[in-house]
Amino acid sequence: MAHRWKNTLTDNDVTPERVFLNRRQIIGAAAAGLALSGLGGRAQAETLEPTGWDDITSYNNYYEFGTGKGDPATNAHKLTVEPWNVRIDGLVDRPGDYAFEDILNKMTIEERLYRLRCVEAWSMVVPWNGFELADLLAMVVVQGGAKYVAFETALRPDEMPGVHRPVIEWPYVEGLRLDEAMHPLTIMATGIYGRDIPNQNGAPLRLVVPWKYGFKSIKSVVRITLTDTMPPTTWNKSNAREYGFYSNVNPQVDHPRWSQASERVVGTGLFARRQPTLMFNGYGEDVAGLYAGMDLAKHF
Ligand SMILES: Nc1nc2c(c(=O)[nH]1)N[C@H]1C(S)=C(S)[C@@H](COP(=O)(O)O)O[C@H]1N2
Ligand SMILES: [Mo]
Repeated sequence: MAHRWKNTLTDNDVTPERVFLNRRQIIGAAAAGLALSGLGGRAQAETLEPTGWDDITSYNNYYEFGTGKGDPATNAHKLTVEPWNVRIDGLVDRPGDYAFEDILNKMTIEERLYRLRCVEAWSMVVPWNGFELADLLAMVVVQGGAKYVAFETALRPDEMPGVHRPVIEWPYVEGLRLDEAMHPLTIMATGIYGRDIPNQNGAPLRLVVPWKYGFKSIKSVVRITLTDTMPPTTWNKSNAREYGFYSNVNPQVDHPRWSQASERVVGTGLFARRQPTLMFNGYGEDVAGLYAGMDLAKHF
């Protein structure tokens, strides 16, 4: 079996699950005497309540299944996620085509719960399950000359109705600097709320980089390449003036067409609540050091 997360829950179980997750976080933090510090703790402390399952899985961007927010939920069931292989190549000692189940089972990577904020013009708090990208990179042994990690999504015209239109250049690609990729907050997600990640959210595994805008979090990854040159990224290729390589959440740098100072909180109803957008999405204490000395208005 490729998948680990239990699929025995129904949608009705999600609310109790939310209560459980909150309790566990609060109790865990108190027991450790950490006052909600630790991995992602500072950002979580302000927004403990995770977004509901229905919102997380019905309001998506996954252009391979259409450009409407509801299109992925309607169309993504067509994606075959089993079997699934990930090619890992470039500057690594152990390149190869790795079966998803081998990555999960044989490589001694421990899957965990990561409650992380995700931001675009809107924001959600998603209880992801998965593992740190750094664990996967350790498994393939990154070579000294590697400086960047490139990612690629599956391209399946038979299963993806959206790729017949050239709205972006296919396949969808993304990239991180190696130190960003190695950061413990950078995860490969395989589940949400303890269930296998739904196709519309990027099954069977997708990147999550919680201090960057959502579009950096590439879905349904089939290839990871270690390289010494900055890799192309889909949104930068499609509009370099509006989307840079870094794409950190930065309320001080406006998108050319709109302010990025606040975000709409998904799941707060018709008259949705807005909240100020935090630098690095609230993870500044964890990640600001990665960008010390850089002009973030230039490297946006
Ligand atoms: N392959 C692929 N990955 C993708 C996208 C996409 O269209 N194709 N959209 C991105 C964008 S624009 C966002 S905002 C997030 C949305 O993730 P979510 O649907 O899980 O909230 O996925 C990102 N990853
Ligand atoms: Mo997006």
